[in-house]
Amino acid sequence: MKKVMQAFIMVFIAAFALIGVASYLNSSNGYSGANTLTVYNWGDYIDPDLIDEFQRQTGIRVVYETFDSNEAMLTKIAHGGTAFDIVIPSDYAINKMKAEGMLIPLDHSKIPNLEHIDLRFLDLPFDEGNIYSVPYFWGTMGIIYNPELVRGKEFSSWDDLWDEELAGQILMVDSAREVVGIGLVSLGYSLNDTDTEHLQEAYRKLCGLTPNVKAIVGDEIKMLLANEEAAVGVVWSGDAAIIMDENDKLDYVIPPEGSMVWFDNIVIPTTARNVEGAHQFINFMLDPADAAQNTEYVGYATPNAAALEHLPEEITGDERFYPGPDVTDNLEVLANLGKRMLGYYNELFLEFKMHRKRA
Ligand code: N2P
Repeated sequence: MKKVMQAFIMVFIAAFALIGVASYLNSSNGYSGANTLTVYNWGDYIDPDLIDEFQRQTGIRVVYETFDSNEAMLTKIAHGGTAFDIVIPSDYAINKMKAEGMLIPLDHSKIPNLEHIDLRFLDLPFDEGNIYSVPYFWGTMGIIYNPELVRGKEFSSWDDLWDEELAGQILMVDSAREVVGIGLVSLGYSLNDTDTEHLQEAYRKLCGLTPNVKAIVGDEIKMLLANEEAAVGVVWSGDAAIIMDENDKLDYVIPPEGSMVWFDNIVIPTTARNVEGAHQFINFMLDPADAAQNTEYVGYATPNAAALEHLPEEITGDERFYPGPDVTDNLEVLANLGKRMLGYYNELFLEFKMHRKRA
């Protein structure tokens, strides 16, 4: 019995020592274990210096993870596992998360910097009243091309992508709604079409694009196009801005028959453990100087009117990346089409990818 008692005491001392070491490790870098903030954001979508600055100002330790499509993000959140405090989804994904009770209503009194956001980006249909989300970046989808590599060819329509001279020359963004959307819009249908006949037609049309598609890629699309590894890309506007900053030969167009305008907003999911810290993070990112710094680093368009004052005219005056309402009013915002339809879009996208592999 004495031996059992001794063993018990030893285990107790060892456990106690371990807890002590763990808490020392946590506090030795100035952060307490409980005071962390887990952020889930798109890749290449924040200036890392701002994370450092937020940690310094608040003493909150940021744990940072990235995703490269709304679908990947939604799947990960649905599977649980990580208790994210902050997520940055796009319009239709925000609406879906809101409809499924996955978001916490924001306390606007804790986000005074919300006043700096241009009214044009507030109160949008996917989250009326901004009950659950505040604007982070926005943009469009279009075609970026290298005039030298396409020998002067102009891109005045989505259909120009199907030109057989572009064999093996196109890189595409790895995202279901975008790629299936190109098939739809090139046929004159809406990006939010739910008619399965139209969707099948779009799929067949996309299969016809296969010989021209060099690859469907994530964030590396920027590096590949800037290094002239391909002549043409179907990209989000901010990626085009970054590529053109690296290689000014390229140009970006939004085909006139239509495209998407999208909005990425910050939300607090119901998994959040640090709701207070999440509000601090949101308010920090909306500070005009911080938002301007982030915009210069990330390359996407900021919805923060006061941040624009801190940015050079060369950035904010470029209508390819800061189009006015005259352009965006004719573009579509992706709608939450419901679980079944979203699944159908994902399926068609996957089939298109498999068709490419077989070809
Ligand atoms: C950043 C991707 C921006 C997402 N790498 C467009 N919604």
